[in-house]
Amino acid sequence: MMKKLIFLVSLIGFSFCFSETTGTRTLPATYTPGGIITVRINVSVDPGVTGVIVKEYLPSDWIVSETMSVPAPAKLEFEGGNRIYSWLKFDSGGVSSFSITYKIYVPSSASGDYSFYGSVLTLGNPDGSEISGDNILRGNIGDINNDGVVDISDVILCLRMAIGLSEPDIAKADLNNDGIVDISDVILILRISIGLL
Ligand SMILES: [Ca+2]
Ligand SMILES: [Ca+2]
Repeated sequence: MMKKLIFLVSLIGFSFCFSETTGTRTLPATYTPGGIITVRINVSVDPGVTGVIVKEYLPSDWIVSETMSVPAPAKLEFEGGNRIYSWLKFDSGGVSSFSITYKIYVPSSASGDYSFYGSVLTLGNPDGSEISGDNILRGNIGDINNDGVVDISDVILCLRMAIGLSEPDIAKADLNNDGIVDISDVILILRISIGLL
């Protein structure tokens, strides 16, 4: 009886020690508008968990093009205008830790930074725990004409804005975030274009 009790107590202790199934996301450092990015989510599964759902909220208008190394095809849902991809992994003998890799088309109109949000749900944790790791995908800083590279064309565009020949594009050309496009921003883009930044 006592032995059984000790066993039970240690079992409870064990499950408290590893009481959460969690996910960690890896994003690339930057994206190129019109390009494709690869996102990876590593899911660490608690021993004994038989079902795991991974939910991922993508920036609006971003569409998954392909999923690899996943437990099952992604299911697409909509929630309050958000596009959500979810994956379910089930194993009555206990799910082992796994990872999901998916690719997304980046709209050619994309600019600035984008947030990612997702959660990992289990039977014991129906509210889910938020996926940690990377959650911000940064734009290609200084790429004013959206062609995927920062080069002299971007420097010239920024210079034209700084001297009043073109309408300033604060979102793309105000690199130092001071609310105006001036010569400091031109110098920053110049430094990026020649690999100094
Ligand atoms: Ca460019
Ligand atoms: Ca500025």
